[in-house]
Amino acid sequence: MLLVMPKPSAATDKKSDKELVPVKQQPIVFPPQGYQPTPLNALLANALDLTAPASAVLLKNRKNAWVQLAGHPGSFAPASGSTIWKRQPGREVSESRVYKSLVFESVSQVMPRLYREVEYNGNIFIEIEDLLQHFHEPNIMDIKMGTRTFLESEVSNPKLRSDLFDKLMKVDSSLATDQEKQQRAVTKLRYMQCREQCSSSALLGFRIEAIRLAGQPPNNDLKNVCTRSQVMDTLQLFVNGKKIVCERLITRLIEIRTKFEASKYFKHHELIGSSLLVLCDHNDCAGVWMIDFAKTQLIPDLTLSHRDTWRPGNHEDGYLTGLDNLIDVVGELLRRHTTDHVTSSSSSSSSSSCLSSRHCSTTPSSHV
Ligand code: I3P
Repeated sequence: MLLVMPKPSAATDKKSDKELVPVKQQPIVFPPQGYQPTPLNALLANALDLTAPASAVLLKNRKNAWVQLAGHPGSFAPASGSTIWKRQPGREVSESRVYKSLVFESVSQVMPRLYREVEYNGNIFIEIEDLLQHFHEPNIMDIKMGTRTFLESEVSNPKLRSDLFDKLMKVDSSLATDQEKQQRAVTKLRYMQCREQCSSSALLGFRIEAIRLAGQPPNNDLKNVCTRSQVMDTLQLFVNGKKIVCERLITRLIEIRTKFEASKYFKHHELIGSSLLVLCDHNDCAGVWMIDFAKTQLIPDLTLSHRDTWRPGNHEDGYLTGLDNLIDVVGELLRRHTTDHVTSSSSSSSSSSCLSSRHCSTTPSSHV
């Protein structure tokens, strides 16, 4: 789920930056002194199943976000001026294990940096790089990867959940069978597969989970963005019709694919519920990172293609199918932009305003 705070005014932004960006070595106060929960805080806390882009946007409104989020069992909290804390489910450290295992592989260059694990109030957090710091009021998109979005353990999980039935009815009430309507509950497997079918996960191996255009409220009502053309329309909005941004995204996506394919680790690990975080700003800086590895797990004795069709037991997740299709879709978008209103001079000047290649893709790709 994506949660984004309203964009602060320029004045507020400046003031809060000044007041709240802590000195690097300053101890992290969590929650801040004098914090009192309010009904609004409680509401926000309940919506704290955050993705990295959302939490990073919250950092832009550091003062409000800090006061509203801290003290509750949220998934994210601002840490230093350039890092965020992400709460780990239970006391698991599986996500940091992924980061640590990949540190000597080149694919780590397309992931946020891991700084440390932190224990606070009985919860385990990982402190990771805040990717938004490299952009100026960017458009933000979270793309969930894979044709399969649930763990194989769900296949044998008979538990009926009424909360997922309610969510299913919101996605598409015509999907529920008579029996499901009677019991007003579905298994997680059933819900997750319906979500895949109603979105582009089943067809393309990725789905746009949430998008936030600079200066606008977030949109996470994308559960029915399903067809290739619907996906393309959403991507078109995201890149704001800019050819140079499409070029940079493709370059970066191809880099991610190359590094992923070269990774020994991913040959034996399935990636479930993992996302790509996509950012671009008005300087035409654009970047993509692999995020969310809480459900990345070792599959011993199998070599995964990440492209083969899933059958229970083969653990294929369709991650690379999704990446292939995403590259293809952005490529088609690029070809549509034959009359790009962004001139080459503006693109070259924006290149110079971009950050290091780790953060912003600047070299257009010649092959898609
Ligand atoms: C949720 C989404 C989450 C999933 C969650 C689903 O559906 O698929 O990824 O958590 O399962 O309810 P939606 O996007 O429609 O809100 P996991 O990735 O942890 O499985 P949950 O309800 O069991 O937390």
